[in-house]
Amino acid sequence: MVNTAPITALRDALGEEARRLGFVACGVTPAREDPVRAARLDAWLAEGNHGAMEWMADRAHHRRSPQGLWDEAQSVIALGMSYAPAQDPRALEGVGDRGRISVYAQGRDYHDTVKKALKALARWLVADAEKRGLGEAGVKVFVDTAPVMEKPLGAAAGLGWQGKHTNVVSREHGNWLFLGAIYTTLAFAPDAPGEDRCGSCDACQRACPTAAFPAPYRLDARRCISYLTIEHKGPVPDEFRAALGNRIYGCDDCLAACPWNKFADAAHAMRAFLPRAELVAPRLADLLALDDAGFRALFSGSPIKRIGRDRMVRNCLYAAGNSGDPALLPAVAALLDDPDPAVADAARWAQHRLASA
Ligand code: B12
Ligand code: SF4
Ligand code: SF4
Repeated sequence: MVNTAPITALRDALGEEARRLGFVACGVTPAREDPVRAARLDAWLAEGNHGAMEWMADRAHHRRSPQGLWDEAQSVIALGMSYAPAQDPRALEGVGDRGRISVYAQGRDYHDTVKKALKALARWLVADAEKRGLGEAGVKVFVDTAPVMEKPLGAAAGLGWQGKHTNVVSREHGNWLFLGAIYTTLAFAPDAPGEDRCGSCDACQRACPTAAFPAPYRLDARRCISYLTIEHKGPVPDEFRAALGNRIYGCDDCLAACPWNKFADAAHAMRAFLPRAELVAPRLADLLALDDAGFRALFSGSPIKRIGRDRMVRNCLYAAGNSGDPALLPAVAALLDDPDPAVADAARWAQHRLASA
């Protein structure tokens, strides 16, 4: 008979070590393919919901299942780190001269913070497995950028459930969780999947300013403000410009609407994710004046640095156009001849809108 005591003890210790490193949720699920999950990914891609994120389709064979990416993987350790905000992010809605940056991007770049903790946990796991006579464990760590379906894997590992807004919601931490994963050759016993507790609620669906949900549990990224402000290159289609309001990087509206957030405690958030004062309610006039060097200096250490000065200024121009604040006209006019065509186009749009406001 196989002695399961060492791996069971390792699983218990894993949860404790994950907590020590700052994760608030840790669960395990098998690495083999789940046909329902794979079919849903294929259907989502076939409908074109990923827009211009070609990288989603290019490595679909890896994304479909953990073993599609790494055939030696036996288990997935799914992890969640809290970034629960102290204030409702919707408070800045309609504050004309200010831009709204989504909560996840107001502190330090989560890619760095989560990756560092994942690597520390993986190193600990390899050493502890060896000590317990479980041999040399293989491990690979992922956060966000790899072809890994972090949300369905997190739900399967019991961190919570995929809500109707498609993000993982936890009973203890609401939907303010960053996710990460460790694939390992260790064959842990699986945890029970999270039970869907959305019920008849549809608050997130109603909260979306661009009607980006064609159905509950399905997002059309092409309509999502997060996609339009972060991923979309060139001018944003006309039909969405007014709906952007003053959102200049990402969007929190469907997340903020979720009633399960009442259980989320900002005290459980990692300190690294505390908002930087200058990113909580930045003045549009200041951001419109940014050049490349100013942009890099302001957003160093933040995930926002990835979109570059041109896209950020483009977004701020749509917000300026939506502000109804004529005091922003000189800053807008200064960008009419910007060398970036999307910036110049957004400046013309904002000027026209402010002039007719
Ligand atoms: C691409 C991407 C985006 C895209 C597309 C979003 C999306 N919903 O897929 C865009 C740019 C729009 C985006 C936006 C955001 N993102 Co994003 N994004 C990703 C990324 C890189 C891949 C997600 C993916 O695989 N999508 C593909 C689709 C097919 O996957 P899916 O949504 O799980 O689809 C499932 C459902 O449709 C479901 N389904 C279909 N029918 C049915 C029916 C029923 C009954 C059920 C139950 C399910 C179901 O099955 C599908 C497959 O499982 C992940 C990181 C990663 N590697 O996983 C981060 C990630 C999902 N993003 C994250 C965050 C925080 C955000 C934002 C909140 C950021 C912001 N504030 O602006 C928004 C939220 C927007 C939203 N409502 O989803 C977090 C989510 C954390 C969490 N708690 O879930 C992740 C995990 C990053 C991380 N490491 O923490 N993101
Ligand atoms: S992030 Fe904003 S735009 Fe995207 S689905 Fe949620 S509410 Fe809609
Ligand atoms: S707002 Fe309601 S429907 Fe949406 S994820 Fe939360 S509980 Fe589910």
